[in-house]
Amino acid sequence: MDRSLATPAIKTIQQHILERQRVHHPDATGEFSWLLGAVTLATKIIADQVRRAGLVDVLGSTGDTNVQGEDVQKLDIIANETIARSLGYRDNVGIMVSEEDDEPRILKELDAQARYIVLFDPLDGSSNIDVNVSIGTIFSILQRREGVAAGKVMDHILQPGYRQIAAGYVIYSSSTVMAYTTGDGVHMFTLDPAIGAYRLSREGVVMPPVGKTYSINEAYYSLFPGGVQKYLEWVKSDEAGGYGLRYIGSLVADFHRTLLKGGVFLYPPTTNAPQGKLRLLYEANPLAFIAEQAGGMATDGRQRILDKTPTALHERTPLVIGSKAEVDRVMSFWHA
Ligand code: AHM
Ligand code: MG
Repeated sequence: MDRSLATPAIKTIQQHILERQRVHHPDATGEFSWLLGAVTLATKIIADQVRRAGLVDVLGSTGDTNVQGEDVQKLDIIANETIARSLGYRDNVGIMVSEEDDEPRILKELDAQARYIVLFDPLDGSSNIDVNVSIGTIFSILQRREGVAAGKVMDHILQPGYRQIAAGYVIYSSSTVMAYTTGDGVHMFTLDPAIGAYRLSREGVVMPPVGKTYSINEAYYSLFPGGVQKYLEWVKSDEAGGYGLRYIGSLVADFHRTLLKGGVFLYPPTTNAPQGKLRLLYEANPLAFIAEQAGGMATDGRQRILDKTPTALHERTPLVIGSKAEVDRVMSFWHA
């Protein structure tokens, strides 16, 4: 009797990471999986808070504005502190950078063991929190650089995105899904609420090379560069042949759809915001790493996102990300 299994194995994210480490990095110490464990723990706690929003007092604004001048929501703070408390106690994390913190949190600058730098947007899409629309967490992991003098913390942090050793996001939606890459493909896990574990749902995700969906806040049309306006005229023309528009207003959610279904997401510069709105270090870089690992592409309109050398902690960047053919097409109009 054939006793081989017809269905895929049930695997948690921890098992998956350890398994891939054994194959691709047999000499790994396991400290990286220890670090990712802190991220998964924090996002499970955040998912629980998000699910109970409305029942417990976590909705609404704190009345403060963050370093970006944006309204701070209570859940933003809960998410930020949850990640900080979870990661901050892992002995291999030296520096943490958050969208919600003005300055980096330096935990162990001089401790050689604490070689990881974790950068994150604790709760992306916060204007959607109060209205039950999908929101997410984005994270990027760098390693401390060699030969940097003591006190030069920013030299460790301001590294181009191609130096990321891992990146990922979690989307809190109809289900909670985590996607991550360490540079050998993109893997997705769905949180099983019954057992409190992320279970493997898609291995080696490939972004469709084309996709007839464009995603942009078109209300800013008159503020966009002329080339982007021309693309937006083309995409609605008969010649384009039937594109659809989807814009959720949560980057993680718009990106997640683009990753799975193809298409393009754009947040171009505007005359009011010449660098766009999105942040390079903990929004654009991690998603660009994932997009490229899935066969997609990400640019700021001039250069590959992952090649940009950051000059400031909360630096913004224009972003065009998605299926290769669709990003190329936007560029052909932008620079015509
Ligand atoms: P946030 O980090 O304060 O939530 O802001 C980032 C969000 C992204 O999730 C989203 O893509 C963008 O802002 C939407 O901006 P806009 O309202 O200008 O379209
Ligand atoms: Mg954000």
